[in-house]
Amino acid sequence: MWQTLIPIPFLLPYLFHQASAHGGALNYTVGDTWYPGYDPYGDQTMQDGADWMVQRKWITNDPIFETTNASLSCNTPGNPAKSYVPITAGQNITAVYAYWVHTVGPMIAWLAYCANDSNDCRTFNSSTASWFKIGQKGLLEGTIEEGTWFQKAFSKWDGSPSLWSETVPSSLRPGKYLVRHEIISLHSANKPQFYPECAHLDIKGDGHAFPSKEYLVQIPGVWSMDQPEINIDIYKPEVSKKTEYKIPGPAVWTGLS
Ligand SMILES: [Cu+2]
Repeated sequence: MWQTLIPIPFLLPYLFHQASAHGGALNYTVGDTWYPGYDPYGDQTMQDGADWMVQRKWITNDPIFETTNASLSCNTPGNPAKSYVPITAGQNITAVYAYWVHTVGPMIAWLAYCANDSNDCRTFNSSTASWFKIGQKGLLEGTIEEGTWFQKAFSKWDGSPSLWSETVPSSLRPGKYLVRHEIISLHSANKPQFYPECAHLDIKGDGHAFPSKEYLVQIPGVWSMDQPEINIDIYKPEVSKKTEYKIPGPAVWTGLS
């Protein structure tokens, strides 16, 4: 019965890869237009170097555990895509997850200007990127252990796609940018799990703003096991009942400063 309710592109990874039931951003939308990303369990030869590909290559939806892991920037192996999602500053970029199974922890959307000579993300090394936050979602209500996080709320538990939208600040200077969607899952005590995926954006607009350096971080680099919000045991009494969780890292850049 439920099979008939789920579009085939979402159904396949769900059926074939339930054993590694983590997840990740598989597609993007801007307005009504869909942009397929890299299917980590699809045919790589059909996807590698494809003219339509907007997402950097990733080949497993397993979590990254180490805050210093080079794959933290754009997953493994993170090879550049050939194409870009066209978007105008002020529009929403929506990441589409085929399914999402974890419930606790923050989600952060990042941008980085492809800062090579030609402003070309296709030749840009994400390990040299300066990232800034454009949006983040955390604990919506209740307690850290049992409350409702966006990570839980956005997931459609019936298998239909889960959507996460953030706005590209309208005043942002146009150009080619990486977008990075990161889910941090905190259900294992003192063992954070990181799920990042990157795509290429071609941002249009007439803005001139760019975040100043207090908003910019390196990834890896921004997270560390010295951060209590990252190296956290959500089951410890003094943590589990808290009703606030401060998402670590720099402030979100809204384009106003
Ligand atoms: Cu998982």
